[in-house]
Amino acid sequence: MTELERHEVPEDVPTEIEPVEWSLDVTGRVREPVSLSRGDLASLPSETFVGDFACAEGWVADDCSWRGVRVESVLDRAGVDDGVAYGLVHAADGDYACALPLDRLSSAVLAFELDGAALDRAHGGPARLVPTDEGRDCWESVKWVAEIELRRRQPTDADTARERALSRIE
Ligand SMILES: Nc1nc2c(c(=O)[nH]1)N[C@H]1C(S)=C(S)[C@@H](COP(=O)(O)O)O[C@H]1N2
Ligand SMILES: [Mo]
Repeated sequence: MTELERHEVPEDVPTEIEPVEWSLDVTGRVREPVSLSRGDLASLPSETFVGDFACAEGWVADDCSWRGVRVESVLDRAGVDDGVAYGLVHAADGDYACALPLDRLSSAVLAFELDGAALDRAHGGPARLVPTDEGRDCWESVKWVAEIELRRRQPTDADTARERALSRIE
């Protein structure tokens, strides 16, 4: 059992997301808003990113192997407008969201698999955002991704779950 599996899963894991029905909306400052099904995303090139997952609460899951599609290729399906600087990644669980600068968002992987198996719901399935840069924080790995909204300006902390995620850390 990996550290990630051992880690206590929050009780508010959404139960209403059906992988078959699930789709990802790309909205905001795009040429054309799109809603991409799992099948649409499966037609994009897939890749594997291996990295430790370190939570600010003090635990680390070593060598997580995430398989999915690079967010850049997802955004290309909608077309990124000139001047876009940020993406706000929204989860299906309530108002959890995370803002990332466009370069960090583009290089992130939208993961559907962890360690060779379909990502289970407890850990964010059907799709979880996995930033791949060295400066990534645990709370930026948005589970149950439902929408990526592109913006020209930096979203405020009020738009994101940063404080909520960090408030869980003693
Ligand atoms: N949608 C959503 N994503 C989230 C969170 C959350 O509460 N909701 N918590 C974050 C934090 S702080 C951590 S450490 C990891 C925990 O991932 P795990 O539950 O797979 O161990 O999910 C991140 N992504
Ligand atoms: Mo965390």
